[in-house]
Amino acid sequence: MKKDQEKVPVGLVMEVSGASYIVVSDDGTRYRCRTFPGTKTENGDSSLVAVGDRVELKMIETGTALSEAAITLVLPRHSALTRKRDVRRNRSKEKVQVIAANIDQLVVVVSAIDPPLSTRLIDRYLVFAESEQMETVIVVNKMDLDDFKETRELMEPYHALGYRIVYTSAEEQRGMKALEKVLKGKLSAFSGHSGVGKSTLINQLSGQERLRTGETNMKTGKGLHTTTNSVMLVLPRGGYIIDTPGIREFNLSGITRDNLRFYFREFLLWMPECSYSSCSHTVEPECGIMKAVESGSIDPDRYDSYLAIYESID
Ligand SMILES: Nc1nc2c(ncn2[C@@H]2O[C@H](COP(=O)(O)OP(=O)(O)O)[C@@H](O)[C@H]2O)c(=O)[nH]1
Ligand SMILES: [Mg+2]
Ligand SMILES: [Zn+2]
Repeated sequence: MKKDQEKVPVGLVMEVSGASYIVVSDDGTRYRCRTFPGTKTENGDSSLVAVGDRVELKMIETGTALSEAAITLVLPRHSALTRKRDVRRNRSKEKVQVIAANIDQLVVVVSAIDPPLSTRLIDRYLVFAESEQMETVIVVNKMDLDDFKETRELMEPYHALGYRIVYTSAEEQRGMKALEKVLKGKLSAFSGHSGVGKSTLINQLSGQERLRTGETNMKTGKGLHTTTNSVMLVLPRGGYIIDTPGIREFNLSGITRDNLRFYFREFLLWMPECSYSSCSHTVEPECGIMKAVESGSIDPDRYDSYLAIYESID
């Protein structure tokens, strides 16, 4: 007979800061946690604990202002957003560095203007998300600075492809209800170019000044907030969000010249028309994709993105 009939508390990792974790157990208790050499994981040799992980706990001290616990087991992840390997910071032995675990959807934030809307960047995100089989939402922010028509024209191909798109103005609090709706009940990772309004949107959504806004390092163009410390925010109307670094920090090693064509969803229909089964759709004669571009069935900008990404992969 099992001696210990007590239920093991399970919780969600809300914050990572160095080797210390904030975990909220399913009964709502907040714990400051650490791992120990006996901590087990069901996720191989990727980061032991990341924001979004579900973990089993063993109490160390309770009843104080912030209860303390040890993480005994990290449960299997259904998805992971992983970081490009940083050779300069290769202190740990982990093979894959996890930015966030158990992400349900990637929320790509762009702005209508300032910085200008870049469909090339959107395409890079969509390729990444398709390669990871991750759901996506495209948020077009700063709509208060735009007359809508031009932006809508730029976004039309994405509507046609069935991507979910939400138009917002964090400044004027427009489109926020629609955004809340797509975030509800899910764990969403926000990503996008710096300055598009991610922090402002997240602050609006969480109803708190949780993230500092507008702080961009002029030299590097990168935000000043540190990316090593990850925080998950709970939305009052349901759902969780994580602010992530831009796509430059993501691990894109799953995308190759060989499989890139599968991540442009409109290509799939035309690929059977190519005369070579391994057609790269770049130089080959009798290419179904190039014909579809010429006839207007595939958006030429999307095809240009394909070529640009193809060229950028070695
Ligand atoms: N006009 C306008 N400005 C915005 C909007 N959202 C954010 N901003 C401004 O854009 C700048 C960058 O915003 P921030 O949230 O820091 O962007 P982040 O780098 O993506 O986190 C700040 O000065 C914000 O006040 C918006 O919807 N409309
Ligand atoms: Mg920010
Ligand atoms: Zn082809």
